[in-house]
Amino acid sequence: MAYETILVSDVEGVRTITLNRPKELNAADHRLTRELRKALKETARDKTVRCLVLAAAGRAFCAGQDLKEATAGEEPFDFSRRLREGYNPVILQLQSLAVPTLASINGVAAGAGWSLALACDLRIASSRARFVSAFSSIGLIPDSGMTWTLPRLVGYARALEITWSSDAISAETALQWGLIHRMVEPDALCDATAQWALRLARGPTRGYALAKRALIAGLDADLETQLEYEAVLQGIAGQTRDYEKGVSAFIHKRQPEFTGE
Ligand code: T3D
Repeated sequence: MAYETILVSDVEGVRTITLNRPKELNAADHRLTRELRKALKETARDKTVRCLVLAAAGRAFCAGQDLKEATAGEEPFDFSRRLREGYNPVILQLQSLAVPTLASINGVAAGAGWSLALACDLRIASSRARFVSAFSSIGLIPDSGMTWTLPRLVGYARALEITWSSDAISAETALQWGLIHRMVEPDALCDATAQWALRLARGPTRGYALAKRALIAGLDADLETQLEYEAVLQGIAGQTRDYEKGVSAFIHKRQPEFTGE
């Protein structure tokens, strides 16, 4: 399927979706969120995909909502509708994908562009990347899931400060604060992303998905409920082919070859 604002490619079970409006710093217009929805739907259905990378072309990751589009029409921009029909489905699709998702952040991530990166499971960034909440600079509140992800990653106090100040956060600081998992030199980003994604794609991806479900549930559950949920999910994990392969590889002292089944 041909897209105008994103690129989609597959290598050894790793699907890469690249935001591709570099002149606009990959700002998200209606077409981009529509195409992302479609590409993510196809990704969810494709059993050959074992890891998704969200990357971006040019010097930026994503500058958030395309503000030129938002201010171009005669009618007032319908923010709630844009979120409900554009961004929110994309964020939910990213969060619920059954394979690991990795944001590869090449440059600035602002507003809903940062929210997109935060909706991925893991984040690797170039040392040149920076993170700008941006919403408060134009009188908006964080959206596209940022009020959910940010306090979970950095705590309420820091999330509030980030949100109100809109100051750019460097990649170094983002690493220290746990907003990204890894930072590499700009020239190393492509290779480091590919290596990490490949490693994830070769992992027990069914088990990864179950583990993620358990961790997310654990954020809001009491211990007793969580223990029971772990028992339920472990019951499922213990019946996967990957468990069989993992145990057999351990006993025979060789590397397991997981298939995500
Ligand atoms: O319903 C809803 O709520 C809608 C959803 C809203 C969610 C949001 O994302 S709201 C937040 C929207 N984003 C922003 O406010 C960020 C605006 N951009 C910036 O603050 C800065 O551009 C950056 C910090 C991202 C990067 O700064 P810098 O100095 O590296 O680049 P620049 O010179 O500002 O921008 C370069 C070009 O990209 C420039 O175009 P030009 O002059 O070369 O033709 C600039 O206008 C364009 N650009 C940057 N961001 C956007 C954009 N064009 C459209 N929309 C943008 N968001």
